[in-house]
Amino acid sequence: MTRYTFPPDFVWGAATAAYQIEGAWNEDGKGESIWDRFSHTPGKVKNNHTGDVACDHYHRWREDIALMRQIGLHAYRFSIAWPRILPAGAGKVNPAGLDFYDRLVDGLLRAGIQPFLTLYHWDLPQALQERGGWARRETAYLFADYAALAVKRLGDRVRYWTTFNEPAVIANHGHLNGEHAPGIQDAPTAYTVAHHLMLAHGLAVQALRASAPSLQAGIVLSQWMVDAASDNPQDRQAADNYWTETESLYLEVLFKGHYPPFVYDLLQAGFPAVQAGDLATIGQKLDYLGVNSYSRHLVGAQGRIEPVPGSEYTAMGWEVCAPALRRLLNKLNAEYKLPPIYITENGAAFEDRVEADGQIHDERRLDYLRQHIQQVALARQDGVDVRGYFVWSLLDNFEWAHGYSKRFGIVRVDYDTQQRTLKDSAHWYRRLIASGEVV
Ligand code: IFM
Repeated sequence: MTRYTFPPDFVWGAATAAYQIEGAWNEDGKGESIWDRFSHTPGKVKNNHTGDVACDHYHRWREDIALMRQIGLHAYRFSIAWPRILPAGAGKVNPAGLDFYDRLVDGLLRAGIQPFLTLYHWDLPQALQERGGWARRETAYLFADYAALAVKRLGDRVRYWTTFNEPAVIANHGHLNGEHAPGIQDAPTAYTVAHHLMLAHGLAVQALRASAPSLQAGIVLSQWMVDAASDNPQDRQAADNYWTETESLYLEVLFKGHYPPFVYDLLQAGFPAVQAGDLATIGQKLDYLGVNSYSRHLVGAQGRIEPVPGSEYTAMGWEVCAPALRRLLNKLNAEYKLPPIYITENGAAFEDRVEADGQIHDERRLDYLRQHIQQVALARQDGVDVRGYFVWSLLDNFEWAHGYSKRFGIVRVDYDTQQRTLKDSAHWYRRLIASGEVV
């Protein structure tokens, strides 16, 4: 059995997002978000589930911090809900919303847990959507104002700031296939949105640094390795194209200062989204890159995603392929000049069973985590500067269009009683964090 050891300063964390756990969707002055509107629209989310209550974290945050302590987390990655602090997205501030995050941050720090704060994990104020949402350039500037407000209040205590979680998912699921809020299906809109998200990112990094020059600013990208289904040249070409078209867009503009040519052509051809100076604004120097990675794409000719006979799949239908994480990290490291990396999400949904004794023996999740963390250790040995790992997710929660049907948590949430129970994976993670070793 090989032992993989991590240094004591390696950051072990868990992640969540506001809409997925907070609930309290219209309490204490919070404004409506696009996800409130979307989930309240019949037929958009499985079983018409909503985030109205979710894990009730808005009221149970103390209990949740106690769980984090019990697991021994060094860090907690969470997002703040823009409409909770600016109900209409701009203008009037909701002091109760700011107070909530203030208390949460203080509670984390008291527990010795480093907050990693994300400004945008998909819950745009609905009022801004009505003015054009991310398809409107103005939204990028309003986002920077929101970032400035948040950092003014929390920047003295929160060191790690992330602008966006997974811009690709915002553009593609929200505006291309319409599976996520705001449910738009239009390719030109999706590319325009992609550019405005990047612009908003650059502007927000400037706003953050203007207020707190020593904070650590970054962005979180969804990155899955792309492998060719076979060695034949057509499959290899298809896999290369797939990587360029789906995985590399944000890396290119953030770290090489330009969009891949095909995107630039699209943006300019009738959608004059890119204005002079935008690329320089986007290319702000970053202190870290967050990588969310769960699986890989196996691509065959014509860009088809191929199933992998004999492979294990999670409840999301995602292949379990841990070595792909190491290969991905090496590829990113070789192709881009990157700041230090944090794995900001990795984890798996499986169908958990509560045993007669009330325990959840989630062997498959535990094994998934073990395998992936081992690959992170190997990538570090290869020379990739990975500084931390966040499991997705701390709690079972609202899995977007799947509602509550998919459970990613290392802590089970009983949605009827809101009771939390540490699964075996959480106990295992606690031991791993305590020892700094994975076997
Ligand atoms: O639940 C999501 C999260 O909000 C963003 N990254 C992927 C997770 C699992 O689908």
